Amino acid sequence: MNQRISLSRYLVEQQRVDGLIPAQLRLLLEVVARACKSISQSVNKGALGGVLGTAGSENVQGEVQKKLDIIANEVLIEANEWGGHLAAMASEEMDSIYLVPNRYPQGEYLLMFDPLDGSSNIDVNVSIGTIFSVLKKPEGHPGVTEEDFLQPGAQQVAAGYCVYGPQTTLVLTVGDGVAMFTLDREMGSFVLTQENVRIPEDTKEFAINMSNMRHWDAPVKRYVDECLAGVEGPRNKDFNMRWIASMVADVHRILTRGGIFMYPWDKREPNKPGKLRLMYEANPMAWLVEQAGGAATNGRERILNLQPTKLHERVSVVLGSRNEVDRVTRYHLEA
Ligand code: P6P
Repeated sequence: MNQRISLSRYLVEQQRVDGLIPAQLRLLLEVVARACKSISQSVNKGALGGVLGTAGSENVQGEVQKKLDIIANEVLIEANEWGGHLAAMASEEMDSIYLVPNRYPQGEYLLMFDPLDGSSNIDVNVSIGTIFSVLKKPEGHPGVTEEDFLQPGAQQVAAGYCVYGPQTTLVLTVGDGVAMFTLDREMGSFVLTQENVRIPEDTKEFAINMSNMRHWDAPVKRYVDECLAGVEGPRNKDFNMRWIASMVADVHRILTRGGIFMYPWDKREPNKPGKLRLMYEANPMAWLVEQAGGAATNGRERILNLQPTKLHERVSVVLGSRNEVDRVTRYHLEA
């Protein structure tokens, strides 16, 4: 029987063999994985744990917070603040950055996360997930400010997500490809179930919220219309559509079997570049997708090149199978 490799062993070997993961980063990733296990336990309890429904508050995005949003956020903060690997954290659920309390040693990493993405799916038992991104704190000055977080996604040193679905699966990159770890609940550990993940360059499956069609910009409408025209249209092939309304689940499907995911700018709120957040949704997902051979743009530019200007900045997202993303990007540049 081929030996099962735990997340811990994978990280140690990546550290020892490739020198890709300094000890402090390995500790950070192990702690984040343990926090995801704890969140998975709460999610899996559902109504039995009294964790469904809303918390009666709003987050910085003006979105109603679910009880599990707050629980997941607290789990990640409490798991990561004492280890000495972090200088500060930032979360979709918190207005400003969270500095590691002075009673704990300060580390050299910055951790950003969407603690529970897709939370509109919590109460209807559809897959949700935690998305995280790791940057190095810029050197040369004491303390941490929000500006220290405002680095392009290309500066990430680790990124990943944990999808809480039929399986609980942690997906991770440190810049040497993408690996997937499935939670073995009997052992309580994440086990390597796939590495060197590759996204097919072509696909017949697109993911977008079709109810927004009348609000889309022309290039997006052109692309989707061509998909809908199928084998009789200019693409000469039929397409399938999926929209789970949980980015983690849609991206996991794309990493697993290909596809294109789009949450583009639309006319509903013209001053908003898009719905998804750059720092802790688009950047980590864009790096994972690129590390698996896919592409990720905002319709015009590579997402990982974008210079953030504020912590909770939003962005338009087109990611997945490289040839399809290139086509949508080309349509935007031609427009
Ligand atoms: P809509 C979840 O709220 C989220 O941020 C992403 O996970 C998901 O892809 C998107 O929003 C769904 O948005 O407008 O279809 O509900």
